[in-house]
Amino acid sequence: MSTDTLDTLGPEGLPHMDNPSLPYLRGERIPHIWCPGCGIGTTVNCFTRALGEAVSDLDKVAIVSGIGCTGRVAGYMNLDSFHTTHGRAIPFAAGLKLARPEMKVVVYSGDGDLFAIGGNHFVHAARRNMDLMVVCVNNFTYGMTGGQLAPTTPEGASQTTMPFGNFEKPMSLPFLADAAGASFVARWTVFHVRQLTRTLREALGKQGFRFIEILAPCPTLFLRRNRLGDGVDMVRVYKERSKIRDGADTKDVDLGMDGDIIVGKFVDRERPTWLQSMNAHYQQVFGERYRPWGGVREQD
Ligand SMILES: Cc1ncc(C[n+]2csc(CCOP(=O)(O)OP(=O)(O)O)c2C)c(N)n1
Ligand code: SF4
Repeated sequence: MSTDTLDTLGPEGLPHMDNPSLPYLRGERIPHIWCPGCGIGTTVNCFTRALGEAVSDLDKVAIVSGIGCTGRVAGYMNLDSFHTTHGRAIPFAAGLKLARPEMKVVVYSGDGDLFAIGGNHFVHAARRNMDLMVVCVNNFTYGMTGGQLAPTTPEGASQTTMPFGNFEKPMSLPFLADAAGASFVARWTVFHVRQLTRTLREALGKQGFRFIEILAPCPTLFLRRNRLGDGVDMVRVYKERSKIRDGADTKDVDLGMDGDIIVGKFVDRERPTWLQSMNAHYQQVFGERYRPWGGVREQD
């Protein structure tokens, strides 16, 4: 399909300017790769709206993704964007942030990328309170590679590598982020588009390690294999099962195939970022001789 058949283009072949997401997307990269009913696009829609509300200079925002269906987000955003290797979005983003502290750096990736192969990086970036905003689209599976078991797959769910039902205990992502030291932790689903947009906007305006989990359907692999219907059916399930509990204890927000889905803003605390701690520490050690790092380089 060529881009001029898309509804994103108006009669003159120009984008419909009334679509508030368009200025934030790279029109030349459309059509995107996502399946019909996939939840990733809804998360991007919310993210573009949050960017529009929270950021005045898009040159000061960079987005970094790993590999996976969600990992394609960086390539579609009209920002400085980096599509890195599998599991390495966080260390790449940390390096970028430390080299250019004036930038807002957002990591956008899937649950497999961030918590399986990339799990150690997540834990240490949260522990250090690296100044990164990490958005995880959790569809409970490895979408891009065919529906293998992920660390988030609920008990009992069938996956290609666990065909008779998952007997492993899944990771609770907000609990892990909280325990590791993240300064901001929230969870929404793609049903909660307004709350999600608000949370993304709030997180864009904050400092420190901010983690937002978004539950989103993968109809092609997770839903079909588990006979859960299509994307719209899953959004209905999110609506019926979700309970908004701002400030909930993250040890109580586990997810299963049934039962409540606890959503909301769970953690919002002040901690010095890694860079602030480093500067404070070396100022104490070296006094006047230490020149704190944190601004734009002279050659810039
Ligand atoms: C080093 C390495 N190992 C494995 C892969 C294969 N691989 C690509 S994406 C992916 C999992 C993606 O799952 P997730 O992060 O949940 O993203 P989704 O596709 O579900 O959005 C895997 C295992 C890879 N690209 N590189
Ligand atoms: S395979 Fe799943 S996660 Fe990937 S684009 Fe399709 S529906 Fe979305």
